[in-house]
Amino acid sequence: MNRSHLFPTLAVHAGETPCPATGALDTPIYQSTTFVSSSADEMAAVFGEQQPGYMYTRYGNPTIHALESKMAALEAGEAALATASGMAAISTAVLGYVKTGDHAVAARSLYGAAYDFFSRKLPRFGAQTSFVGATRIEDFERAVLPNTKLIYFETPSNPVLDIIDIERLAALARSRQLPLVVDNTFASPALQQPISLGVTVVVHSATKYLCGHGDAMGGIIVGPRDKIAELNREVVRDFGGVISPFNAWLILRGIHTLHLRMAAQCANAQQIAEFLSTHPKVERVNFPGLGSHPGHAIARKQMKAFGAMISFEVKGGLEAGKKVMDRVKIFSRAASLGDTRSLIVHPASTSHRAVPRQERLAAGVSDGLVRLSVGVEAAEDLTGDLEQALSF
Ligand code: LCS
Repeated sequence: MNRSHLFPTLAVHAGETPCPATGALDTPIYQSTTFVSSSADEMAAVFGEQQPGYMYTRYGNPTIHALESKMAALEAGEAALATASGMAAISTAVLGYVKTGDHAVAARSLYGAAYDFFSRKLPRFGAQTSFVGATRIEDFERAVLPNTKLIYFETPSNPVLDIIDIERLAALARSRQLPLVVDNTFASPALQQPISLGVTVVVHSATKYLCGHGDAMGGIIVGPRDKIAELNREVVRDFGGVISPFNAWLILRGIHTLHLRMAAQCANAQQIAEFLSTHPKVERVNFPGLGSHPGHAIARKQMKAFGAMISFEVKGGLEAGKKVMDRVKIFSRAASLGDTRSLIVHPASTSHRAVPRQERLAAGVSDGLVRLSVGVEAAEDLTGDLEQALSF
């Protein structure tokens, strides 16, 4: 598929070709752990990477490969690597750059388990992280040390929807010759293509918008061809975080409608955020599509739309927030995000449970914050549900 095609065409076609053996139009699920060679010499050549070919699914698989090719095209990167989950993508990418004695700079505002990986898992390998306020490029610059090997961030961030200027941070990383890794889960490539803005590597929880239907876990890393090959060889194969062919197929199928779901979800989220921002019981709404959001202008510059994640604080803090969660009827009280169904969570007790309270508060995740993942239902029904849930 020609990369010059527009995003919707790439979402449907990139990385996939009809099965040469049968003509099957849809990519088959190669539900096989192992692949046969025609001779001992060929087998040795494939294992030795002197000859292309499949040998063992932990090393590569045609269904997984189709997902990787599609994601490389959608993120405008050279190559991609699929993993068992978003956390496998994050840990693989970071371990590919950071070794014992090294240092990373990361935004403080991150998904809870990613924060935990940097703050508590990396030190087990003898590497340290400095966390910085998520939005000011100068703070990243000040935190760089002689042994810094990586800068890492999310935009929009989970769950406070901080927005970072990708181009400016990429310029800083370039000037210090540091790789820059971004988690693009909240935006998806339908809204934001960070590699085009100068980022080195993009990671995803494919469990979310890419899959879109809440039925498969997966992760993706997109970046320079050499680095992706090294991450495959040095980390995924030996640490073992490989995605299953069936999950790769579900995510591949989900991506066909990514742009359509995203458009519907972003439009719904805009309406809901506007509704919440004028509601007398709501203290504060975090949504980059609101003019009052501090990152609104940057989001407008670097995103095609403002996403479909919202977080808000109900007047009355934790108890009031819990009441809203207990009263909703269409929103599901469920972790994860990016599904066709609308979901509601309390980050402090779920996605950010692993983050100590003081560190969580410093990242803006207050005790009472409620997060919405807006789905594709009718916007009127979703605002109606929140209206009745807030009537207490
Ligand atoms: N990156 C972001 C931004 C996430 O929100 C998550 C999961 C991950 C990476 C990890 O992906 P996974 O390994 O789960 O595929 N976020 C979750 C959340 O907010 N609630 O439940 C999971």
